Amino acid sequence: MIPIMRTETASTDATAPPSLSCHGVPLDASPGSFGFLRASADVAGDPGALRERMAEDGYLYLPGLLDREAVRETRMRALEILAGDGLMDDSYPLEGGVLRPGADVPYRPRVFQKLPELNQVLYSGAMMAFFRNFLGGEVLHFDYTWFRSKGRGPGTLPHCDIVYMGRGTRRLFTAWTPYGDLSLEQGGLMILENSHRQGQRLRRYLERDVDAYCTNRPPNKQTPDGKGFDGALSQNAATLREHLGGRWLSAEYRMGDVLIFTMGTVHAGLDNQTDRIRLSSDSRYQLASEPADERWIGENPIAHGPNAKKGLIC
Ligand SMILES: O=C(O)CCC(=O)C(=O)O
Ligand SMILES: [Fe+2]
Repeated sequence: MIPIMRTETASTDATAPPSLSCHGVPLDASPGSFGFLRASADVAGDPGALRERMAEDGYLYLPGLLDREAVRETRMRALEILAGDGLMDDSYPLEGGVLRPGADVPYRPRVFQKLPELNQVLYSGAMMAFFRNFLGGEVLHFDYTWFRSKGRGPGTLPHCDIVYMGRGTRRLFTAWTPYGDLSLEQGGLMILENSHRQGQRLRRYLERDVDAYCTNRPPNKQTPDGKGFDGALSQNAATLREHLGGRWLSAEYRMGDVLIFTMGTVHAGLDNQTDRIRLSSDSRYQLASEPADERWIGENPIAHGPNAKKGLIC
């Protein structure tokens, strides 16, 4: 009998899917488990079609919505700040975003809040025009901007945004904006397909608020593990997908792209497996006529600070 020859080419085959992970958990990159976001640029000017698409997909992926040059300007300003802190490898051109070996990049959104270039990209021009058209009225954006700079390491755990910003209208949308062209290995955002339709299954989670605590329980009994609720839906993106179904969807994002999604859409970050920094922001938009979550509004938003804590009997 002729033995079946096994060739060990999978890891070097250029067509092999990249090895992806979320918070250290390997993800199955086969077509039934992982896929690419559907682009909605074809309906970008049609508010009715955009709303239908949002209802259907739970997200709108809009390649090239923003002015690429304006996004690049923001990237450069942010990289200059990070280089000033000694985090960038100065043997490479700054624009490439290569980190100094071993650089530990802290999450410091407040450092970037007042960057004029960032505010211009997010709160004027094409972005605001898009939301006026999509929402059909005057738009209010949160004053707080989540600007993220991530080096090699774990991506954001799966969650829905409602648990962080659910004290106002539920018709609130997140815009996730990359400041750099990103390979999948560099840690872009993923959406869990059809997760926005899982409201009933996720009901208990979606009703939560990260800043609420139970006045009738001791501090170490607030959650079963005593660690407190940080907003994550799961520590394991792979088993979460198996339980909820659907595929993890992402993209090879380019500067100028925006990904918009609902408060009940499950999303997570891929791990950054490279030495290049992943820069992105998330910002929020709603109708000005609807109530807003007070934690994120004003000159100096209280965010998740002590003034945001809310005691409940539970
Ligand atoms: O960029 C990330 O890793 C997380 C972003 C996020 O959670 C969001 O855009 O709501
Ligand atoms: Fe989020």
